[in-house]
Amino acid sequence: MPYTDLSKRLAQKSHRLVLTTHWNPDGDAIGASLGLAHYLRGQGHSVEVVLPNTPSATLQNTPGYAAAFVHCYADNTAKADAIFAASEGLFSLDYNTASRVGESMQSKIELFEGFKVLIDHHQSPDTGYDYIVSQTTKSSTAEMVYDFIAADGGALDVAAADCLMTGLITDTGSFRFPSVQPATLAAASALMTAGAEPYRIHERLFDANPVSRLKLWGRGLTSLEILAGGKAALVHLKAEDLQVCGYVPGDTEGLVNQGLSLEGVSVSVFAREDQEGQVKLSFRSKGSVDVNAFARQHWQGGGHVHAAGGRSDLDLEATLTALRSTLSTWLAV
Ligand SMILES: [Mn+2]
Repeated sequence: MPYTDLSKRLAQKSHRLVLTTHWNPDGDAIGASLGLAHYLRGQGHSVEVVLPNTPSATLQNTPGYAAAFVHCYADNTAKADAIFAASEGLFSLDYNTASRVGESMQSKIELFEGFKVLIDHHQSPDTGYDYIVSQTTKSSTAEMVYDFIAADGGALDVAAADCLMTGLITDTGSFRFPSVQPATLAAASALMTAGAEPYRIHERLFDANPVSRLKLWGRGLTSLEILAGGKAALVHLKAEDLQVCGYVPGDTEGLVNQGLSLEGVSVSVFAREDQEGQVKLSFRSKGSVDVNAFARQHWQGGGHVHAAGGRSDLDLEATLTALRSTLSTWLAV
């Protein structure tokens, strides 16, 4: 039982705890963090959540986001620093290495003096934790937090159940990715029994788009290129596209998945140029195609077998040229 020692430690007394997650927190990062916060608060602990930066407007509607115990490091660094200094235990949720929280917050994780807990489903977790649960076959960190709560045995309230269901839905593509196991659906069933309403959560997440999102998807899809004899799809957006369409954070989330809907395509890539000219890359794949390895080898990134990220030091045009060539070479055979 991976969580037994942690449960024993937490049960000793009421602790002051700080929960953290990765830069640009996605639905799983927010769902797992807030879900665990609701639970641990219910267990009598004093819990603060410190996010490196603000999530999408949609995720700001997750239950508890507006509460006084949720902080954004970028917005109120002094307050967050005081929380780190005062906390007895730190949780790293949905990230494998301290650099994933961003440069400004990274040392707070590395130099934290109390006990440290990592719960995550990405490969190659950092060492230096007192409690590590790293399960790369899990659908989501939210599922792992559910496992912890189920093993810990305390009450799962509606807010916690809603948050964890949010993480499950977002990290599994609404329960359609290969990472979905019987245990994932058993967790979803238990969360629903505890009061989470999947259809409401789905509406909150996916039927609340700003106009800028649809416009950017239109531009992105118009850029579609089919490469490697039909096995790869590549879409891109320029900084100018983001500006003209009125980009807000979260607008391009999920765009990369569209390429995988094409018959015969097993790798989809999305390249996005930001206002400073930096190029960020997202990779998705199906079957035996490992985009984690591809991102690590060529694009200063990594992630999972079927979902990874990276970046390029080249400008957008040169990045696209390099992508066309590396994708074709990689997928030849
Ligand atoms: Mn995740």
